[in-house]
Amino acid sequence: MEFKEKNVLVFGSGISGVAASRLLLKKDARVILYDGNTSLDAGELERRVLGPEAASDGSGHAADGSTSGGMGRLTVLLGELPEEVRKSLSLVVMSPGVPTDLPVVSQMGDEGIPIWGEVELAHACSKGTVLAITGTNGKTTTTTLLGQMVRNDGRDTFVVGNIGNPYTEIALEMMEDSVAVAEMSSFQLETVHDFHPRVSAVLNITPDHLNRHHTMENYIAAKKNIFKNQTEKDVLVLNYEDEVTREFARETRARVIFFSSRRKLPGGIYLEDGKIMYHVRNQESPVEVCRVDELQILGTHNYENVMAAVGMAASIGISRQVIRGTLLSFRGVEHRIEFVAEKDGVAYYNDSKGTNPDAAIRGIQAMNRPTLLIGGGYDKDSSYEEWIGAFDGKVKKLVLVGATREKIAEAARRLGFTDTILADGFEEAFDICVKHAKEGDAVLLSPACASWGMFKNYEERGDKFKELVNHL
Ligand code: UMA
Repeated sequence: MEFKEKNVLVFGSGISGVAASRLLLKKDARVILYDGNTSLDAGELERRVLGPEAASDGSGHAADGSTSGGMGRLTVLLGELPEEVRKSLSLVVMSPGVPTDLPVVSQMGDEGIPIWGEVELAHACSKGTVLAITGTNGKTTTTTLLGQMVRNDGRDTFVVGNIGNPYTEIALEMMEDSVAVAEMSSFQLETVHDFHPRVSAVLNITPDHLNRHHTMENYIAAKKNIFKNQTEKDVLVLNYEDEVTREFARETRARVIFFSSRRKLPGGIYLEDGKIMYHVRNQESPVEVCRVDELQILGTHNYENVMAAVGMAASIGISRQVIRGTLLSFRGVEHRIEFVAEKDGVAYYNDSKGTNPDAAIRGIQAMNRPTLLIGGGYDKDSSYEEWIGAFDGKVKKLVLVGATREKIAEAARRLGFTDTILADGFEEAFDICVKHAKEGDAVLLSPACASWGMFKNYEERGDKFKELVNHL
C-alpha cells in the first residue's frame, strides 16, 4: 500500500501506536494518533512520536491539534472519534490491546476502511525473514532463546512483538538478510492479513484472554493466523502433545516439525531419557542436541520451549554447534519463575509473568518447598479451579489481591482450600507472606492474572516484588 498523503488512523497510543505513527510519518502519511482515554496528555504523546525537539510549541501541540515533524503530518486525538475524521480515512492501524469488536472499529470495517494490526503494518514495510512464535505460554522464553541463537549465528537480528518491542519500531531498519524473531500474541494475530513468517511455531493453546475473544474458537482462530499465509516452502513447528496444536498439521501447507516431551517422534524433536533428541527427516538416526541437566532452565514446559527454538533455528540452517552453545548459556527470562533472593531461610521467587492460570500452574509446579503464594489481579474471565487443584499440598497460604481476589477465594473454598487471606494491596500481600513465612519456605508471586488495574504491566509488578524482597 502507498501511504503518501493518505489519512491513517493509529488506534491506541501505547508503545505500539507511538512506533506505528513514527513509521507512517516516515512514509509521508497523514497520521491521526487516536486514543479513547481522555485523561492522556496530547502534547506528551506528540513529543513521544516526534521527539522533544520537534514538538510544535510549549504546550505540546499546535492550535489545530496537528503538527509536522518534517516528515508526514501528525494529529493527536483523544475521546470520541469525529465522524468527519472517520470518513476521511484510508487505513486504520490497531494497537493490540484495542478490541477489534468496538462499535467504532466495526463501523469503519463496514465502511470498507482496511483494518490492519500494528504487526501487519510492520510486515508490509520491512524486508528480510520473519520467525514467529505464538502459544498461550512459553512465548517469551522461546522468542528470547531463538533470538540469541540467531544472533549467535552472526545474523542481523531483531527481537520484536509482544515481548515488549513494537515491530514497527525497527521495520524500516530490516534489510534482505535481516531476521525478525517475533513473539506474537492472539491480539496481534487477530489483525494480520498478509503477515508471512518463513518459520512459525505454536507452543500450546489453553484458555486465556476469553474476555477479549469471547470463545475458545475465536482465540484458536486468531492463533491460526500465524500460519495462514505459509506455503510448502515454509516451516511450522508444533507441539505434538497439545491436542489443539497437533490438529493444525492438517490445516497448513507448511512443512510441519513436531516436538514432544512425552514420546519418541520419528522426523521430530523429542525428550528421551533426559536428552533432547532431533531426528532430522530423511536422516537415518536421531542426534542428541543436549542433556536437560546441562540447561540452566528447569521444567518440562521449558524443555518444550527449547525444542521449539531448536526446530526453528535448524530450519533456517543454524548449525548444531551454535544451537547447543546458545542453549547451554541461556539463563531464562526475567519474571518467569525467577529466583530473587533467600532471606532468613525463605526463598523468594518472582513469577509475575504467570498472568493466566495455566502459566501459574507451571510456577507452582516448579516449587520444591512449602509455599506462600501471592495471586490475583485483573479479571480476564478465567477459571481458577485447575490452578488451585495444582497446589498439590505445597501452598501453605494463598494471599489474594486485585479484582479477582474474591472470585479466587470462592473457587478455593469450593475445592476445600481455606488458607486464603485477602489483602488490600500488593505491599500488604507481600508483608503478610513475610510475616507467615518460616525458614525453609518459599514466597512465590505467581498471580494467575494480569497485572492491569494495579500495575502498568507484569514487569512493573515483578519489579515491585523484587524491590520489596531486596529491602527486607
Ligand atoms: N485503548 C483505547 N481504547 C480501548 C483500549 C485501549 O484507546 O478500547 C488505548 C489505551 O488507552 C492505551 C492504548 O490503547 O493508551 C494501549 O494500547 P495497547 O494495550 O495495545 O498497549 P501497547 O503499549 O501498545 O502494548 C502492546 C501490547 N499490549 C497488549 O497487548 C495489551 C504489549 O503486550 C506489547 O509488548 C506491545 O504492544 C508491543 O508489541 C503486553 C501484553 O500484556 C506485554 N500482552 C498480552 C499478554 O502477553 O498476555 C497479550
